[in-house]
Amino acid sequence: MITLAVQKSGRLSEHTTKLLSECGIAFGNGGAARLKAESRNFPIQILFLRDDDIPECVADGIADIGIVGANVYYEKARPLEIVEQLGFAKCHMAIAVPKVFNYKGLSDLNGLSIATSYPNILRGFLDENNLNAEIHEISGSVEIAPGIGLAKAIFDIVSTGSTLLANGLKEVATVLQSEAVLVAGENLSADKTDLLDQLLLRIRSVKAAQNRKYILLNAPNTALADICAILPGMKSPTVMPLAETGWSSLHSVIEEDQFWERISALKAAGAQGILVIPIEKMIM
Ligand code: PRT
Ligand code: ZN
Repeated sequence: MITLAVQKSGRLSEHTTKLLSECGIAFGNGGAARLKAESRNFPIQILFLRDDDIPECVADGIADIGIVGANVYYEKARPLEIVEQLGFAKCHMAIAVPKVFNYKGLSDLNGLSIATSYPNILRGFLDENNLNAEIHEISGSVEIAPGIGLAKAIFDIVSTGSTLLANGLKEVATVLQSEAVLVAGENLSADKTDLLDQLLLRIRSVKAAQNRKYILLNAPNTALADICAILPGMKSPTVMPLAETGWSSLHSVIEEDQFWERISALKAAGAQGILVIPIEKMIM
C-alpha cells in the first residue's frame, strides 16, 4: 500500500481527482469529514490535507508521495524529490509594484518592503540578485498590502494577472514558474517504489494522450511521401490502400501543439477527409 497526500479542497483538488480517475484509480470521497480514502482497485490510500501541510507530511513519512504546487514544494524546502510535473494549476510567482511606481530594474527593489506568503522563495531570489529588500510576511490577501501602506511591493502567485490589475499593481519580475507536481519522500521501500512506478506509468500514459491526437486522412498515392514527411507518428504512419485505385488511407499520431500548423501543411500536400480523434491512453 502506498499513501498519497492530496489537497482537501482548493485549486488542486478537482484536477487531482480527475487525474487519479483517468489513471483508473477509484476511491470514495472519504466521507463527510474527508480525511482519508482507500482505493477499491489499486493499493493506494489517499490523505486529504491543506496543501501547505503536504510537503511536511511526505517528508515525515505520514504519506509516501504527494501532489502539490511547485511553489509550495520550493517554499517548504523539505527533503523531497519531484518525480513528475503534472501539467495543471499552472501559474507563476512574481514581484509586483504599484502602477505609478517608476520601475526601471531589479535594483529599484533595494530598500523596499515586499509583502508575501512565500518568504523563503523570495529570500532566495533577493540573495541570488544581491538585493536587500525587507520581507514582510503575511498569510493572505497579499495584493492589498501596498494599498493599505503595509509594504511597497508584493511577491505572489499570478495566473491571469487580473488580481494585480484590480489592485492597481504591475508585475515587474518573474521569479518562478509553477504547476502541480508529484513529490516523493527520500526513502521509499522497494514495495512502495514499485507502486510509485506503476502509478507513474499510468500518469505518463494519461499525459501523453492528452498532448496528442490520432489523425486519419485520405490521400492520392503520389502525395504519400510528402504527407509522411509532415506526419512523424510514434514510429511511422500506417498506410492502407483505399478501394479507389491510386488512393490510400493514412493513420498517425500528432502532437497537440503542432496540430494547426501540420493540418494546413497536410491539406496543401493533398490530404483529404482529415479526421482528428482524441486518444484516451498512450502507453510509452
Ligand atoms: O486550503 P489550502 O491551504 O489547501 O489551499 P490554498 O488556499 O493555500 O491554495 P489554493 O487552492 O488557492 O491554490 C493551490 C495551488 O494552486 C497554489 O499553491 C498554486 O500552485 C496553484 N495556483 C494556480 C494558484 C493560482 N493558480 C492562483 N491564481 N494559487 C493561487 N492563485 C491566487 C493567487 O494567490 C492570487 O491571489 O489567485 C490570485 C491571482 O490570480 P489571477 O488569475 O488574478 O492572476
Ligand atoms: Zn494553502
